[in-house]
Parts: sequence; structure tokens; C-alpha cells
Amino acid sequence: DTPNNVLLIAPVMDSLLARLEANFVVHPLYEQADPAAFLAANGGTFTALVTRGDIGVATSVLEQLPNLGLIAVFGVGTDAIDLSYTRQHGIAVTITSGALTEDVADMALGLLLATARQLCHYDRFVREGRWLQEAPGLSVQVSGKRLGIFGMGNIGRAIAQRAAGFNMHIQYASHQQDGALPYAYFPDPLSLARDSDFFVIAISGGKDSIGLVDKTIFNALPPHALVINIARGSIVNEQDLIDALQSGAIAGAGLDVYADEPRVPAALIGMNNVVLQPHVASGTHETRQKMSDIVFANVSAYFGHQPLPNAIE
Ligand code: 8YV
Repeated sequence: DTPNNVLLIAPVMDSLLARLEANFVVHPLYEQADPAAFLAANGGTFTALVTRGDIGVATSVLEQLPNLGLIAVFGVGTDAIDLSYTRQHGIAVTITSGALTEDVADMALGLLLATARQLCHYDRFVREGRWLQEAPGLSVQVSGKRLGIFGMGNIGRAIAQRAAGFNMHIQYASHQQDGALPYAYFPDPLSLARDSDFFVIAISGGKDSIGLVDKTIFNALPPHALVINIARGSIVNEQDLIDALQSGAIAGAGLDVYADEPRVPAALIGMNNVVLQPHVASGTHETRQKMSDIVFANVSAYFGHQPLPNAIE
């Protein structure tokens, strides 16, 4: 009897790790002194792999796993997985579909409010005792403004729903118009940018969206515009973003994701009009528990020869 071996590419929540370990034989690749040698010696024994959306798995690793049948992703992003490779080799990919939509939309609105209303700036202002010396100054209204949402998937829709409660003029750019939505449609992000006070990025990452939000977008936005990114750092040309913030082409940014996580450019860290989060939009106890349950359910279904509940495509 061959054991049900699971290759773990990156650390996951302790409770998920414990649950996987109680049911399968888990081999954390990141704990191997020499991962390449480990894969060369043992790669053939793995039929299932668990990774995170933000980490994915290198194709060079997949090439060492000739018997792999499942990649269970803790997250919804598959941008760090070569899906043409998995398709070609008949490897199923599961994601934590549905679990994190609400939290990520909440974070988008949180970042928008924090950036426009300068919540983090004012927090520092109070803590540093500056309120005793000077007036706090004014911030920017959110309610009633034009919100441009780039990407109208589940997360974009959840952002729009919330923004409706702020009486915002909601408009979106997406590869396809959904006639059932009561929001203004723009065929491309550039025309959306021209007409938006706030520009929220909610498209998928991956090779088709690398650098789509660059200086042409930042120059098209009005100078009072705020840019929010809860999607993937790779979608934004980060140097163009820094330039736009420094030159005043845009007024501020609220970011949960970056080009080279966990490294955040010093230029961004030095800016008071930028709100920075460490990729935590889905990071609530409730949602991470749901994500863990989904990952476990898919790995269990796979080894139990049952249909995979959250397979993509
Ligand atoms: C997670 C994510 O933070 O869903 C995704 O693709 O990026 C996030 O939900 C990540 O996968 C867990 O570290």
C-alpha cells in the first residue's frame, strides 16, 4: 500500500497542516535542506500537492512530479501556476472558490476609506502627539464619487454592492459587458480611468494582465484620483505607480498586493498618502477557516476517488 503523500509547497495555517498530517503523509518542501535533491529522489511518490494562491508552484517543480494528479490551492489566484502545463498533464487544480469574495471586497472598501479619509495618517497624527500642536487638516469625501472598478468578477461585484451603499456612481471595465448589471460599462481600463475618481483593480493576475495598469492609466486618471489594488501586484507597473504618486499624476493609493512580496518599495513606505497592507484581504479567522476546509475537502476527495468539489475549468 502506497501512503497518501502530500507535497506542501509553502506554509499554511497550523490547523490545516495538523488536519492534513492527521490524514495523509505531508512533506513540506520548504523544510528540505536541498529541495531539488529531495524532488529528484522522491518526486515520483507524490500524487497531490498543496500550495497557496500567492505562491503557486514553479513549473520546474511540477516537472519533477510525474505522477501528480492534484494541485489544491489555498486561495483563488492561479496566476503562479502554469495552467497550460497542468492541462497538458491532466493535473486537476482546485481553488477556494467563493470563500474569500466578501473579505476581499471589504478590504477594497476599507482601503478606499482609509486612503480618502486618511485614517492611517490621522492615527499617526494622534499617536505622535501632533494634535496638541496643530490642526489635523482635511480629507477627501468618498460618498457620491465615481468609482471605477477594473474587473467585474465575483470580487468586483461584491465591491460594487458595497459601494452602492455609499451612493457612488459605479462603473466598470471588463472583457465583457454584463447587461444585467446596473453599472456603466467601459470597454477598456483607459476610458474608465478618464472618468473615475477612484480606480479599484479587481481583475485576475496572470500572464495576460501583467503591467496592464501603467503610466497610460495613471496619466488618464484625474490628479485627485486614488488607486486601490486588492488583486495582484503584477497587474500594476509598480515603478509607474511610484512615479505617478511622486509627480502628482494621482493623489494616493491603497495597496494590499505588490510586485515582489513581501518586499515593498521604500518609495511607497515613505509616502503619507499611501495605505499599505501586507496581503491580508482574505486574512480573517472566519475566511481562512473556510479556505482550510475547502483545501482539506478537495485533498480528501482526491484520495477517496470522489469528484473534486472545487476544481477549476
Ligand atoms: C491568500 C490570495 O492570501 O486567494 C488568493 O489568491 O492571494 C489570498 O487569498 C493567499 O493565497 C494565502 O496566502
